[in-house]
Amino acid sequence: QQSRAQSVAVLGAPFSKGQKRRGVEHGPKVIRDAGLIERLSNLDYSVHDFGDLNFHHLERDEPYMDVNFPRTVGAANKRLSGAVSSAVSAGHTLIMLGGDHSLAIGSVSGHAQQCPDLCLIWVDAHADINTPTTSPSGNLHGLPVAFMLKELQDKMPDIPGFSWTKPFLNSRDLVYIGLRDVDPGEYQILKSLGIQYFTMRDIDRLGIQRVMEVTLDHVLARKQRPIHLSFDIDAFDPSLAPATGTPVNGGLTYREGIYIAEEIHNTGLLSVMDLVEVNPVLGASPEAVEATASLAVDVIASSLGQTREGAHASMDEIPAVK
Ligand code: Z70
Ligand code: MN
Ligand code: MN
Ligand code: MN
Repeated sequence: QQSRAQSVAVLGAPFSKGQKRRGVEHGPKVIRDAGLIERLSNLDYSVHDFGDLNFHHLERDEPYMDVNFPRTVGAANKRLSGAVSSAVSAGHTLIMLGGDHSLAIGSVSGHAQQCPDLCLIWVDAHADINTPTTSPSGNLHGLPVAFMLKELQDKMPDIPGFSWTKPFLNSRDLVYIGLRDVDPGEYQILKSLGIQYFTMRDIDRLGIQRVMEVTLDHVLARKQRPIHLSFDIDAFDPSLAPATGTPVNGGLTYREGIYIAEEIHNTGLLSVMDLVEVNPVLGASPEAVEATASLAVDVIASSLGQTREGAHASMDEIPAVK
């Protein structure tokens, strides 16, 4: 049994300007309301809820190369990056609650400031690796990985709002799981950089056990290093996670998603986790929203050591008859 001297910090990032649908800024609230803090406390962590960040509204923020709200998204991510960096340097395992997935720019870069050798596991229906030139939508939540990769440096223009960040990640330190909606330019990038990825078809072929074996071997075989898990709730099938901006049919089952989380916990190397794109405004009913938020809590709890075998921390032997 692992020791749980660790502490977990929870940080909300109520931000939605990385895409066009409103409501995803309420993600942190519904995930907390689904009982996140209590569940983590039950896992025997000391839990520090850092509350929600405050993001400033910018009056003027014209598109740049068809990319929407660049300065607003840049400023929010700069702020998030600083908060993640301090939480990690204070020794916490950090859970970042989004908000849309553009927030990974700040989250992963802040993490990398403290842990330059981190690896990134991106669980998502989408690859989020567009550049301003390949983006079909102009939404920054479709671009975050392109800001991080050193190999894409010469394909990324200087976007206003992002002068504070520089590419820090090698493409060999990234693995995708769950892809099923990849744009043509993104496919070209994945192939030409030789990025390791597992589509839903790959999960069908190999099974989730083998996918996790290859994933963890790919990022950890050369050396043990901190893991950043960036989990977009739309990786799950829309029947399980309906309250999200871009649902795509044929997603992860509940058991596949939980297995991914359990395997990442079992490495003992999870350092920062993002849980993004829960949008309560897009649920068809209160039940649909609650199901999505409760699934988010389950994935976070499993990533932090909740097991299907039972709670191993609480009891050392079978209680004697009184
Ligand atoms: C598309 C784009 C995206 C999340 C949608 C979609 C990107 N590739 N990401 N939902 N989480 O607009 O770039
Ligand atoms: Mn995403
Ligand atoms: Mn997605
Ligand atoms: Mn454990």
